[in-house]
Amino acid sequence: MFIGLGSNLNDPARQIVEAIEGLRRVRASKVLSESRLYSNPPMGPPAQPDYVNAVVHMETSLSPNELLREMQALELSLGRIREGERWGPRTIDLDLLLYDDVVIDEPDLKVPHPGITERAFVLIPLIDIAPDTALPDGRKLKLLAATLDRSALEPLP
Ligand code: A4P
Ligand code: MG
Repeated sequence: MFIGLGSNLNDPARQIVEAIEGLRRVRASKVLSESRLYSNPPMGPPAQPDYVNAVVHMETSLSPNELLREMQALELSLGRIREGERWGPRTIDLDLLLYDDVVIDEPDLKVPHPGITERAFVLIPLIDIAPDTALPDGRKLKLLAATLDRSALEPLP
């Protein structure tokens, strides 16, 4: 199973590192590998800071819905650290990208994550750590990534 991480507020690289630490503590789960961190311009409204993105490869005995709840709890806990008692801007986004060959199309959970095939900031880090990964329909991520412009993705040291 793969989780995508993104942040563009409050020292994004630090947000990503803290989120990966949090993922290491998710119950019944284990981090297998993590990608480099990539700085890249925002997809969507351009008037916002650059993002830092990364992908983590995990194994888990949680169901996709249980896992999503753990991820959302982690988002909240990281937000609280940054924003104190107040709701603030979202500093961390955790997306469940792929879960084995499972396909889910529920209002609050879509797997594979929609948009995965068009996003260089998802595909490039994912194939860094798991180059032979395919979508449930069999399409190889490597082939999808080959058509994307990766020039805006800048690996952080
Ligand atoms: N949800 C459904 N499927 C999933 C899934 N597979 N993983 C639901 C996680 N959540 C999933 O998410 C909104 C709802 O999606 C949740 O309630 C959950 O039940 P959210 O994290 O609250 O909102 P969001 O992330 O702002 O919205 P969304 O539509 O997920 O946006 P994206 O697609 O995550 O895009 N540019 C760069 N360069 N890098 C980025 O990481 N990210 C975004 C957000 C925009 N531009 C970006 C980046
Ligand atoms: Mg999201």
